[in-house]
Amino acid sequence: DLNGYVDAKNHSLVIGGLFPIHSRTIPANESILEPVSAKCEGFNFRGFRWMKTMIHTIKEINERKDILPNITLGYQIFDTCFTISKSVEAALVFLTGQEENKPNFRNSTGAFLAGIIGAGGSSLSVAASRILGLYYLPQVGYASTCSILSDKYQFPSYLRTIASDKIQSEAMVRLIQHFGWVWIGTIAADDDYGKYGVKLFKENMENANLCIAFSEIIPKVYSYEKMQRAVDAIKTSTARVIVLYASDIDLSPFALEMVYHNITDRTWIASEAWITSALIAKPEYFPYFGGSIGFAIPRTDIPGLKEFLYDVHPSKDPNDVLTIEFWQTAFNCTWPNSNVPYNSDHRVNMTGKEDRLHAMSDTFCTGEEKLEDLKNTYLDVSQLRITNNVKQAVYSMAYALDSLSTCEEGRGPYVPGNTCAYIPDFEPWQLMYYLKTLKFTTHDGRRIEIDENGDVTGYYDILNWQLDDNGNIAFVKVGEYVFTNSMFELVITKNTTIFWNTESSESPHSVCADVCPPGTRRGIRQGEPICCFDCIPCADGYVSQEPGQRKCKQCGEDYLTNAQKSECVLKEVEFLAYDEPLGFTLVILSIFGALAVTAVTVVYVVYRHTPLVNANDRELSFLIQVSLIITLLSSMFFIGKPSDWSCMARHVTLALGFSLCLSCILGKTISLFLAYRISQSKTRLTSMHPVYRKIVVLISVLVETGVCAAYLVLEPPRVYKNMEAQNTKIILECNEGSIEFLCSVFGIDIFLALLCSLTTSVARQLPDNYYEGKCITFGMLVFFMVWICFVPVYLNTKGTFKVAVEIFAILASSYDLLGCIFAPKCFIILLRPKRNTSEIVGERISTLDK
Ligand code: TCR
Repeated sequence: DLNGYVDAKNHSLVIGGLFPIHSRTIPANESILEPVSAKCEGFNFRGFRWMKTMIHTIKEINERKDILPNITLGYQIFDTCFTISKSVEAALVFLTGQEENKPNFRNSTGAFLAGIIGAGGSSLSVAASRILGLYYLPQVGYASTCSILSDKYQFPSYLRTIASDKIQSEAMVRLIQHFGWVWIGTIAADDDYGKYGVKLFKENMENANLCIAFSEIIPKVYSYEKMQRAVDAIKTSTARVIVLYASDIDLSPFALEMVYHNITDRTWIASEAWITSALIAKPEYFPYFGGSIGFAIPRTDIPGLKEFLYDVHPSKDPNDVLTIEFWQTAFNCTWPNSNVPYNSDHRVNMTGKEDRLHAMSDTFCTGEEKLEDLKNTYLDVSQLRITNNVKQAVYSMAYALDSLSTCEEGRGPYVPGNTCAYIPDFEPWQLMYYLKTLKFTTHDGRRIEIDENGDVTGYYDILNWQLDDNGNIAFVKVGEYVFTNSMFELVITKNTTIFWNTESSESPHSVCADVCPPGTRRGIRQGEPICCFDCIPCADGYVSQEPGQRKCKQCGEDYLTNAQKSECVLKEVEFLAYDEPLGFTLVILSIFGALAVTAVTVVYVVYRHTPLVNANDRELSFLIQVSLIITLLSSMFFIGKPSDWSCMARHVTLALGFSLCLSCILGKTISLFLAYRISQSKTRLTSMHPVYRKIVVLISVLVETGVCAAYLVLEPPRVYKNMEAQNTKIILECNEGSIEFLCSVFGIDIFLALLCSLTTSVARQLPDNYYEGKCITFGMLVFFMVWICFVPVYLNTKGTFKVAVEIFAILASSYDLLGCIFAPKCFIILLRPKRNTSEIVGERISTLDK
């Protein structure tokens, strides 16, 4: 009970064809126990066109003189009704050559079956190919895209003129990535096409780190529960983008369901099988499926096909039941005197009730109906896509036969002996040989090259459903998926507007959780896909700068985080700067001090011949003045941004300055001390020679210099970023390098200061007129007090004040020495010149300077 067309008489060679001219079989009546071939229903205009195209192509080939010149091809075509059982049945008929379902290998019609075109859907091709493959009967598919058909171990004689879904599934993921969606639902038809397509799609999604929100199946035979599951999944999920992998025939009940449940605001990613299907692309579905975006085989024009399609009329052949049914369905009338049922429909509708439409139309067809008035998929040649594949499938077969027929004996492909095969008497595998390596150019100039898996490369147009001015659905090409430079490239055309079926008319936002803002990181939700996550704020000291980070980065030591945790900010660097009031004051003070010392020096130079200046070693006085300038100015090294260089300079100059100063004072005090002893003992002691005083100075300065040099070479002080003192700031300080060295450097100074104090405290009773001994004693006392106070204060201050305290101490002690040693003398020299006479300076000069 197979419907179809045969034109095999008078032809030596026949090509078989399998086309879905109906959409489904009528469920068998339960009362019938004997197995019978099921009847079909749901006339499929598209399948009818495909079939007509095959016939048209065979005609074309027969007319051509360049392919198979001496051979005319016939055809034998069966309706698969888009079901596996019918396809298998047809495959068996092909093999037996009789309408008996027992394999008996080709013959009957008298003609020789070369191979078979088709089976539309993948499941049908798989089923048919499993049988045909046993005999290596060549089969060229035009619409079956399932990836398993590439497996030549399972399907040794299957080839196709359509690309495998492997490519389409990759393309879908690329499209999803292009639009930045991450959370995608999938709906698959309950067949090899849907299931394998979605499987590959999921694998690619996983590799791209994208997530599947749900995966549901559309049942082939209506089932309320199964359909409801799919609908619920779509309704409850937050995924706004859904991949729909199904043939249009399987999809139409689902489309009705979407209308029934009023599910809008979803963006469908269409598989090639329904993107341009007239069954789905109806204006009334636009609110639900508008904005769908998907892949389609590039369309072409087939010259002469339109005329051929129009050349159809039931009156031509009263036995042509398919044409009669076509006419009845297309014009909604009943052909008189035919028992072809009119438009029967046993489908179950969404409400779950069976909805049987047996009714014949009341009106009879007159035969005068005009095809030109008809808007019908069958006659629509504007979207020739699969149709072209049918044509190319027929051509592949013809080209292979042509190569086979032009074989030269002795140069043939078959071993041993390089023999040839001859039409019509060849074995199917001999034709397979030619099909497997087939390459040819199509009528529209494209290359078809069948690879070792029997596949061709895929090229896709990316189409978007928009509404045109007449309120019809237009498939607007918005991009392509093309194979260039040995890889696939997804190109979305610039400047094309894509229609999005969303409230905002913007590209939908399909995520499980929104991208985490800067300052937070993605936190895994246990047991959920990676696209679903919580945003967890970064911990202290950590930031995430870009949105969607997986981890927070730790800021460097010198950095703080801002309040939002989105940025590392440099910690404020603190040091005593010149332009700060405090720093500025200290600079002024030290410069003023240095100027004051210079003034004293000027006075000393001007009055260098007066007894007072000459008394008690003029040179030492000058040296003291120099050293005071050094110590006063050394405080400058403490101000400003510390560097390694200024850190080394500051303590060393200070220590050297003080050691020079103190050793000079020591030189003086030793002289006083000796003078005192002389005056006490009355014995003749020679006072110290001036050279010895200088030697004392030289030795102490040399010792100090040595220690300082060792300090600088071995463990010099360096800049140190103090982060502990304050969390938000870096205090730039100098570390000591080696505490031992620092102590010894200043230890020498302290030792000198102690010596000075000791010697003067003894000598202060020495009578003189300008109290030098007393002044120095007082000065040393203050000096000690300053530095003793310094220690606890210094230890208790923090930050920049530490340095300030140190500078204060330096300035105070320097001013102290300046004041105590030179102020009284200057006072006498300048204001009491009368006292600056040798009589008054008196005999001490004689005692000291002899
Ligand atoms: N591959 C599908 C069937 C199919 C189809 C179509 C059916 C494709 N394209 C267009 C009708 C119209 C692609 C399969 O099952 O492999």
